[in-house]
Amino acid sequence: MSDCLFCRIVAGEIPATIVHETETTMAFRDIAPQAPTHVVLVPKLHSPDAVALATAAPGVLDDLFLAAGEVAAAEGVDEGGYRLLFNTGADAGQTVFHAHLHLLGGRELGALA
Ligand code: D5M
Repeated sequence: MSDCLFCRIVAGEIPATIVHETETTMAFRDIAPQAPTHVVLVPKLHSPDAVALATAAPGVLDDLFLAAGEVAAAEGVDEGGYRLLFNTGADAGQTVFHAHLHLLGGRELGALA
């Protein structure tokens, strides 16, 4: 989708600090990090949110979680622990409507609201 920010990052049209890439996924540093490690993992296939992705291409969700594990290890947060989350819908704070998995780590993370 030409008007989707994350599709444009995947296409290389908008710069991002890419930390991991597979055939189906891309991971880049969040532009407004909420923790010392804050990486956004996206499917290359456009889908508006995680549940839509589960319907369209369920295997890609597996790919995102496997990629997250590799990123966590590469970032050195796998031993201390890290948070993986999908904001789904505006009330949850989703602002970019291309499914994406946040990986946050490197500090003690508080309880979820
Ligand atoms: O998360 C959307 C996230 O996307 C939010 O944490 C900021 C991040 N973001 C927005 N634009 C960019 C660019 N250009 N590069 C990297 N990261 C970006 P949400 O769950 O939708 O609130």
